[in-house]
Amino acid sequence: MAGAVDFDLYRPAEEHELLRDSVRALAEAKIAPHAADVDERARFPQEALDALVGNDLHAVHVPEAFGGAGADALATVIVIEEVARVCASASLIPAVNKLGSLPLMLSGSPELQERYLTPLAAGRAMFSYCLSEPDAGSDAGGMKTRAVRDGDDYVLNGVKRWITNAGVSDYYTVMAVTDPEKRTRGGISAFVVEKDDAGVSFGAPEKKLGIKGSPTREVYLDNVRVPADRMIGAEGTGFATAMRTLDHTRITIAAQALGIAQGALDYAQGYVRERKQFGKPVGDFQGVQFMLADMAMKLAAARQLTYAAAARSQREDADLTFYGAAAKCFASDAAMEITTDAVQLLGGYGFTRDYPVERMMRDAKITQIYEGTNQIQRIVMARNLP
Ligand code: COS
Repeated sequence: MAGAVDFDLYRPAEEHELLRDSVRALAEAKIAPHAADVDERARFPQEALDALVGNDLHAVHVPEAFGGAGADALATVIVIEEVARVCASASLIPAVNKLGSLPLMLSGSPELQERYLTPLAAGRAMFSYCLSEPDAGSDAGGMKTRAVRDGDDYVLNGVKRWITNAGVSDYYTVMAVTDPEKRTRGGISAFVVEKDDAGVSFGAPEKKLGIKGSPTREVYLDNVRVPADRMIGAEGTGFATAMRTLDHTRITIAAQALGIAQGALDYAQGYVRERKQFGKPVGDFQGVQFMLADMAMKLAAARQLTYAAAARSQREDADLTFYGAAAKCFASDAAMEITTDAVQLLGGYGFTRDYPVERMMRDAKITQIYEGTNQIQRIVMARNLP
């Protein structure tokens, strides 16, 4: 009977645990010391980028054929988790590099992959993903950006909004309408746009509640002429590619949520051992112990679901759409609860910027919103029940 079950499925492989140990050590030494300053000054986490590139952790998902680390989906989750545990803004470097370039990996021609994945893997360029617009958020198919064929080129016009790492990234995967009649069913196409293409410009950085170190800006496309060979896949396949990408990358947002929550739980756990009230550490009170137990329980459940989803991403299972949405939704809701409880456990101190848990609580909020709100995740799950 026991032989029929692969119990190793429920235990991370040794190589994954070793990866976690090494990323954690790097994150604590090189990224954590700057996290508060990055948040306070809303500045790009350059030290984190340098450390990640220096250790080949900035875009671990890129296959070895293009000079990448060739990490599997679970290894990518672990890298993002460990960086997010100390600095959520920095974790958007590996996460968004995957989001921006996955359309190319899923649907791009070998030439296009070679051309753009190689500099990404080498750490010479970053990638962003341009789907949302001012009036097309949850209704991604309602986008207005147009791409019109003109000889050997396409000419792009429109505004993309909420673009993570805009202005820092060199490459942008841009979804645009090529056939207004067909829209989501064959009327949207994906293109690689370069930062230096004539007609590309960026809006002012958004002033945000959290992930302040990760620049979020509008991308303006004003008669941007791109050669037709920069189209990702065939004309009209862009919406399906964009949705398939999100099936995989919502798991990286779950990873980010896990990391933020773990950082908050670890901090709160240490705090309640030190903080004394009524003559003893507050961690000796059962009310506090119950809170920590609930936090750890939610985190463990979210981690199991996320790793199960990562395995499905790796295998390209048929039920990936459900699992990607479920992991993102569950882990982000758990992270919001866990970080809020961490602030509570620190009391008045938790409410100040002298301690990191309020930053973690602010950073957790976005994981319930981006790569599809958790309301959209429920729509996706309901349409794809396993
Ligand atoms: N994989 C591949 N193709 C998919 C897909 C998926 N997971 N989901 C949808 N498609 C394709 C299908 O081909 C579908 O056409 P058919 O029904 O003919 O097969 C087409 O896309 C249209 O799909 P659908 O009818 O489901 O589109 P809707 O306009 O109803 O939108 C939602 C679907 C709401 C799920 C989509 O707009 C969405 O995910 N919105 C949130 C966007 C988001 O996450 N934004 C964050 C931006 S990144 S920070």
